[in-house]
Amino acid sequence: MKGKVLQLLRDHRDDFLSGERISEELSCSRTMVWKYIDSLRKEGYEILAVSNKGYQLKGESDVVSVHAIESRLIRDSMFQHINYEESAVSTQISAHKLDAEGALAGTVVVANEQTGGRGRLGRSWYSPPDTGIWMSMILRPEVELREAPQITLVTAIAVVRGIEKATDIEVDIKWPNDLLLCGKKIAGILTEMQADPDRVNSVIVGIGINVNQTSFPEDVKGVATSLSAMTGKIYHRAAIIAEILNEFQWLYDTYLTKGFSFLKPLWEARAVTIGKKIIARTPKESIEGIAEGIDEEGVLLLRDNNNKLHRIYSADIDL
Ligand code: BT5
Repeated sequence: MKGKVLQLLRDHRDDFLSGERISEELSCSRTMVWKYIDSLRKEGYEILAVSNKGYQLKGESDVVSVHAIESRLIRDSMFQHINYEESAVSTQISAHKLDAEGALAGTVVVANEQTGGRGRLGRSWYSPPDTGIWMSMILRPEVELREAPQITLVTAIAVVRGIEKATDIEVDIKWPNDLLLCGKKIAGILTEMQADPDRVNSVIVGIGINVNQTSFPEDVKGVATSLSAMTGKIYHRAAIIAEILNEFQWLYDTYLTKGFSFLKPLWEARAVTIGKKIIARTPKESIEGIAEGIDEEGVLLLRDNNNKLHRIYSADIDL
């Protein structure tokens, strides 16, 4: 309900909205409207109240909460269950737990901080409080096991587009799971699966984005950046999250109905890896060559210095 009050205020940003009108629209008492307004104010929303006119939303600070996100989602959003945690060990762990308990597809976990955020292959992900986006989505796609990594690529397109819609900042994709701003890592995606030998039961997609950080610890300082570090502005994490979820919905729908090849041009338009000399490091070997592109399935095609073409399913890429 609080989310709906917020949505109404946001829709009428340029004028005042009377308490009576809000109570009519939401079928609740004037006292309840006042309570919601009061509670929104306590969260940091600047809401002006003028007698005989009503309420007006003047400013929003960077508040992340369930209703700050829900109030920005499209009407028929597939993300009906947003869970917010002030501090999580890892939203992936929380999401796996919810998944095991039978959570619906489209359940999302968002945390303000992660104390044990994780990257791929047991690496850690620096996730300080109040500044970044740390979230995981539970999906149950009907795809084959070998196709599931494509969901990382679909997510990368959604994150790039969502960030651009919310902030006007264009970020690049580095195959398979990195997003870069001016060559430095601004976001990472971690796709984990629960699967039987022949079928995928669920896919948990973790997204970490550096938004308002101004400094980083020694070990990631050289490779990481944030939106704020680049522009000096403070961004609304909830607005970015909602734009990403809204973008993800149609991209995911297109992916499930038409296949990854349909989205490939969108991915390629933002990929920095393609046509470049790269080194692909897999647990087995390092291959140096030119990244020719990705195939219809999202597999990286790498031509080595002896003109041999390699199909790379997963690797760390050095540009
Ligand atoms: C990733 O792994 O890039 C996937 C990161 C996914 C994080 C999200 S946050 C929400 C969800 N819950 C989780 O616990 N995880 C997901 P990888 O490609 O392995 O990159 C990891 C490497 O990135 C580390 O070894 C560091 O070098 C670097 N790194 C760590 N924290 C970073 C940060 N905040 N920003 C940029 N780089 C970072």
